[in-house]
Amino acid sequence: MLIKIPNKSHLNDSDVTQESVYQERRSLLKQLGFLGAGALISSALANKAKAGFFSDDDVSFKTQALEYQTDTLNQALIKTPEQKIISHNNFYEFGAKKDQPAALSQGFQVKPWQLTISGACDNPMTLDYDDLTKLFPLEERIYRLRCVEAWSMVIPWIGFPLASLLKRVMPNSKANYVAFETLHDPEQMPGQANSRLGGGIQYPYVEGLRIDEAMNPLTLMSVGLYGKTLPPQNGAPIRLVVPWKYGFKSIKSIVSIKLLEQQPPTTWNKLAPNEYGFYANVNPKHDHPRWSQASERRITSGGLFSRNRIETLPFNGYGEQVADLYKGMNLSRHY
Ligand SMILES: Nc1nc2c(c(=O)[nH]1)N[C@H]1C(S)=C(S)[C@@H](COP(=O)(O)O)O[C@H]1N2
Ligand SMILES: [Mo]
Repeated sequence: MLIKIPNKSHLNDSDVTQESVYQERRSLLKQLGFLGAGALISSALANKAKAGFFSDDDVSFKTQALEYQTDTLNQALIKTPEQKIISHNNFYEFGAKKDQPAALSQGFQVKPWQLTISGACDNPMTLDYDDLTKLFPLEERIYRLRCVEAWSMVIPWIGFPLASLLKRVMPNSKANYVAFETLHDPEQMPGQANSRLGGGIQYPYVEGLRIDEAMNPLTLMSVGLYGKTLPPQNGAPIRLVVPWKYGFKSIKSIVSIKLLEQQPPTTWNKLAPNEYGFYANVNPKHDHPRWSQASERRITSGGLFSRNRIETLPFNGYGEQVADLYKGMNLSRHY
């Protein structure tokens, strides 16, 4: 079923407009019978011509919005304005301040790009730039993104499940973990050339997941947001999105994915193991030494009446889909 995404020009920085677009879309979905008991809502299909993006060819992509009944607040799925999503970023390769990635990444070249998937698998492969948007059907997924610094956003990502990619490379019986690596290119990424600018991180930025976390249907490889290819500051041309974990797990501008037998090292855990664990599941009961995790500041349009201090939910509200992955584990120890 094809539904047109609301015209982009309707989306601006006003709370009221955001809310009304949201309501409009909900009633459209309702009319078409998509809203109801089901948690999975197949919502919209756009193609390049209509959306005016993914400029390379005629590929149409399926978009699919996921809405979860676990949302406890009406505002939970009111999207953060695009302008905020692309101007308030953590991407230390382009500077450790929130406004630096947008300012310092605009010349970033993503073509050519190569993403290599290797390690414990029978069919290793290398994807080129064009493969990233063409090899797998693209979906839209509206997810909350929760940073460990206690701010959050609601972002309409475009991408495909990591599971689809992993199935293609055929992981073998030794594939217990998946390791991810960001591009290392100090000429293009000033934070890698200047350690002060780059926040003292050891580059390349690396992340990891257990294989069952990587195969979970919520785990997304994102190539776009708000119907357009990713801007550099959000992790062009391809990044990970793991919505039930703190944002630092959602590694950007990925060039390598490796299947491994052992748990791989991860950037923030190496830097401060007492602050950042490997699992990093959103957990309101486990405080970070500097930030209480009990509540968060939802970044909205910032309107006068927007209530933006909200309670943090276990697994960022995705417990129904992922809590089983951690059965029997002590989550205060494995934070
Ligand atoms: N390579 C790389 N990936 C990264 C980061 C980074 O500094 N470098 N920051 C992480 C953090 S802390 C967060 S909160 C999210 C922010 O994603 P956004 O800027 O798209 O909101 O990206 C994550 N991915
Ligand atoms: Mo973050």
